[in-house]
Amino acid sequence: MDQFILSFITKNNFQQLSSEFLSYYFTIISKAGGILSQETLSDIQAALQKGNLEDIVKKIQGALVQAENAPLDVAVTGQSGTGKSSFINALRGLSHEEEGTALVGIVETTMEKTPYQHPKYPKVTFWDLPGTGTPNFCADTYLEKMGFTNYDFFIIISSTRFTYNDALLAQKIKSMGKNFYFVRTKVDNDLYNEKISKPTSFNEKKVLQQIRDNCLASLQCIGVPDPHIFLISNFDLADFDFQKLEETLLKELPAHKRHTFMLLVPCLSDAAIEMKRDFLKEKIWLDALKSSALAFIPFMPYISGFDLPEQEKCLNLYRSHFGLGDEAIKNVAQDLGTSVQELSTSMKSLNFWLLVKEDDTVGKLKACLESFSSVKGGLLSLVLQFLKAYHLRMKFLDTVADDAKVILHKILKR
Ligand SMILES: Nc1nc2c(ncn2[C@@H]2O[C@H](COP(=O)(O)OP(=O)(O)O)[C@@H](O)[C@H]2O)c(=O)[nH]1
Ligand SMILES: [Mg+2]
Repeated sequence: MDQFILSFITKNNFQQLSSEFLSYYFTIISKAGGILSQETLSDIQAALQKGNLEDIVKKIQGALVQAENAPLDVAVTGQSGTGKSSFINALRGLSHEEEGTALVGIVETTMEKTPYQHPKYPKVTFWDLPGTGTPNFCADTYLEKMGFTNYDFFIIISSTRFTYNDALLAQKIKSMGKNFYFVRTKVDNDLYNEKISKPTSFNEKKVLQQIRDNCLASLQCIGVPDPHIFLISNFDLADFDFQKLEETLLKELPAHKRHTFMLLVPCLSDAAIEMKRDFLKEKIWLDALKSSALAFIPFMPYISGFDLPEQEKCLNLYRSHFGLGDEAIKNVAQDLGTSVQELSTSMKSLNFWLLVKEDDTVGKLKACLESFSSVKGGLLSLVLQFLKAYHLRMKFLDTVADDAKVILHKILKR
């Protein structure tokens, strides 16, 4: 059981909890950052110091609601043919042939922006913006016309070298207080071509470094001193800089938007799976801290206790977040040339009842809590209820994340 929560329930020593809160929080969150802003953290710490339980509940609840409802609007710009549509589809988890994809290989004829909603997370929209390559391009009017204030950040794509207009646009985006990232696509092509043309001296690392240096040099000489450049292949997001791009975006987003972005991150590596696990753990922990505070407010109110259908919903939600929903598993089984039944023998998250049944934590928790005289009677049963829910959610999350790794490795092995 989590030490901080246990200490909250059994000791109620708010001075001490307040002094330990920040350092504890930073041990449980993802290395890409947490979902609480600096301001919320200070507020919770101050509320702990005063022992103001209502305030603790209010601040955590507010932050959780904000994180869950934060919209994310990503602007993607670049010349026609550079791989914008492919990039957007990849981030939406869609193959080029699926319904609702951004059409690939179509030459743009309009100067309009086109929105593409994420199929699983409707609060996320990718905006395909027209390229900057027209002769009368003007960074000021372009951004005005595209409604720059609506976007959380900009991705500027090129499949060769970045242009003067790309640099102009980047400067303008920066002056408007937004972040931009340069993405160089089709590096798989570059590698292939180099390998064919120089079969004996070919060195992948060197080729990638050359591409990076070229992009850097071209941007630096047109006035972007220290650009973030990410080399990717839209056909293979597990390789090259895609993961670095995700981590950078997560770190640089405002805290309350990180949760939304984390949901989109595809489970293409162990590191991505761990990152997701850490973010979702933080949420479970914050919920438990909120419930701990609620339990001690006299005549309080409502704590979401232990409710089996709710727990099952939660397990299914985690499966969906990690790409292990029923439909997704069917597709994986098909890709691997096996059956769902066969695949499920190597997974533990598909059997809700077994996960619930195998658990004797509540007995242990009860014995532990009974040894503290401060927790008894109605309070004890209340606390036990939410601790049971907390424990089970952590277990679901760990089981699903472990299964996601098992499946990922099966796919990689193939
Ligand atoms: N090899 C390779 N081809 C790509 C990549 N990204 C896109 N393409 C191809 O490049 C062409 C143009 O892609 P598209 O996404 O339509 O570019 P857009 O015009 O910028 O939207 C298509 O044939 C894609 O299949 C990539 O990373 N690597
Ligand atoms: Mg396109």
